Amino acid sequence: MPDRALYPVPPEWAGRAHVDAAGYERLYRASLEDADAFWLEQAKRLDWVKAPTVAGNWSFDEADFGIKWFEDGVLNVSVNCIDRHLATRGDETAIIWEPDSPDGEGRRFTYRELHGEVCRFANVLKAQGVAKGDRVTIYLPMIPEAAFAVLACARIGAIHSVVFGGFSPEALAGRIEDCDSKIVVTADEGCRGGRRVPLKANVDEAAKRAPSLEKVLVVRATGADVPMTGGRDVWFHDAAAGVDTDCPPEPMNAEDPLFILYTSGSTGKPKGVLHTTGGYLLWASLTHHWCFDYRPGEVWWCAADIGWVTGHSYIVYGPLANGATTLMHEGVPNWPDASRIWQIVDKYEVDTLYTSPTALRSLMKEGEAPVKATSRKSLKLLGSVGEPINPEAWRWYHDVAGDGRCPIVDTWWQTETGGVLIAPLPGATDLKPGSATKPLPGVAPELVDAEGQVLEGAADGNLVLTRSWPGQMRTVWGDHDRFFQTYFSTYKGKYFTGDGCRRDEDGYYWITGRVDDVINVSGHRMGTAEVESALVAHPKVAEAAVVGMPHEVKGQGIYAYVTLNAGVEASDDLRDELCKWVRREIGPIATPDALQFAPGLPKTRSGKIMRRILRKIAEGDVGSLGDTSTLADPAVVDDLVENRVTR
Ligand code: 6R9
Repeated sequence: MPDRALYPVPPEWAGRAHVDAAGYERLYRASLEDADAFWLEQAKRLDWVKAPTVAGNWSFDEADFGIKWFEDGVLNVSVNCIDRHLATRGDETAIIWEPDSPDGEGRRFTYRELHGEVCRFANVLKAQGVAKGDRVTIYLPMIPEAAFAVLACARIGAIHSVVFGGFSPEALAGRIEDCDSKIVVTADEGCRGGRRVPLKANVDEAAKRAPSLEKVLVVRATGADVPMTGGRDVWFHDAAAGVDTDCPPEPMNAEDPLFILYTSGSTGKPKGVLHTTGGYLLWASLTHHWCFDYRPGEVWWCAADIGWVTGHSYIVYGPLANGATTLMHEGVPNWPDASRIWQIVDKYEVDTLYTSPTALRSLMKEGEAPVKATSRKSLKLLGSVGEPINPEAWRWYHDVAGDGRCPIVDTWWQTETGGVLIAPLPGATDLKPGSATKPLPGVAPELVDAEGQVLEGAADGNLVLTRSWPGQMRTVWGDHDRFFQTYFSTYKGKYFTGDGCRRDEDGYYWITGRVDDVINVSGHRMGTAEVESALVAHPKVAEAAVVGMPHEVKGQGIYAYVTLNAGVEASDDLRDELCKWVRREIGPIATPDALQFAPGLPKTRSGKIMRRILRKIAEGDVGSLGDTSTLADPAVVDDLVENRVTR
């Protein structure tokens, strides 16, 4: 039953926000009616070395496929995020860093200090041989150096590829090799929820499988004793000792690459999503301004990891382009206890918090007391991202965390989209719990059925976008054809998001989740194919099929069906061993939540695994398996149902 409750825009928001309801309608209409003029006007919020004279130049059709924005513009991203603020707010805080442990000492950097740190980092990269266009892999914990490193790359025109610190050496090696990166920036160790993450040791492991790697730049974070390989490994502090703290910014074309970020898809290995300079930065900055109504002097906290796109766009690029004070937290929201996130809010008087439904559900479990033990009176706005937010979590966020005072901005977007596409604007949009509400200016969503028929009015279908927007990804690194095939071939002339969606009678969008073989575990994307190939790489496994299952905290969990090689005995020990194996191959987020040994998998006569049936069994919905008569061996289904597991 859909939640029909409506939370109208609070009067104080309607009056003071950057955009009110009439303003939204005006912007939205203008963005579609005269897109070129609209975007050239919006582009003025950035500082250009040479202002663009053209806006979008794109086609989603195969014959003339391509996406460009502001293609004759020249700018530098780090100048937009730092230098241009120096005259007006050089002594204001750019980055606040809160360490994992509440007993640890935080750090703070003004815009002027940030300028010095980024220039120094840029000069160190240059001294290590990094030049414009080179790929720099960044495998760092959530420390200020992670922000310095990406901005330093932007300053000299190098392309960064940040790899989440939770990924395994194997996954890291694949990402280094795919973009032919010669340097990795890492740290001795990271800290997360009281545990140490052996980053440098992981890089050493990865290096064995990544022949392109020549240099490892190591930031001292915990001070752990780590072995250094002569000729390859360099301590950052040693390399930084002699360098200048000024570094001239490289003038970049708007369409020069800014970064690659690997993300899971429904097939094959992770794709290197490529974002470029001008359009991406404009989108990150503009969406941060519109959706979160940022005001100078406010403290902004995006509690994501810089290893995900949310961290790129809303810890670093969007907020800094807008001259914000951005808070970076090294740890997790619920360690040492469930009050931690709210204590940090109080400590820094955070105005806006942006987090995930998974984090909220894990906090909800602990009850209201850890929340109510804190003040939270600085909060004015709360944001959500990464997965559908269930109305129950939405209400808890609104009523308990926000004391009923703060609008909830549920933002739907993807690594591919660069920034938010569907979300309420706090001064303009009435809210419905669980709905990402309406498209931002320039965003043209459509719902289609499986055959591509456009669905009008209230409907349920697959979400596509019919127009490009400046923050859209430009290609899959090294595989432009895969870019076209993945996103533009299912529905001709349209970008297919991979998400299912319902539009209600008020034109509100309700994202229902992925309709492809991507599982959203705690807001992190996992391709079923990736987990399957990790499983079959184990010597005892013959075949594997992986599907999503409902999980009360993570949103979705991973359910794996495994067929063993002949003669291998199934056992609880082997189940544990296989779960650990996947964890080691990909990383902890890929660990199966349930693993069932199956004598066979349900296949069609042409050998295609019937995932629909496997999903139903994993969900426990065994009463409605549908037609199984087309299966090569219908009997396997009975065994699967009988031996369904819960872990
Ligand atoms: C930003 C980010 C993208 C996928 C996306 C969708 C899901 C993200 C959502 C949401 C419902 C929201 N998703 N935000 N679903 N409501 N507010 O998460 O990027 O890691 O690439 O994941 O996440 O399924 O397609 P990414």
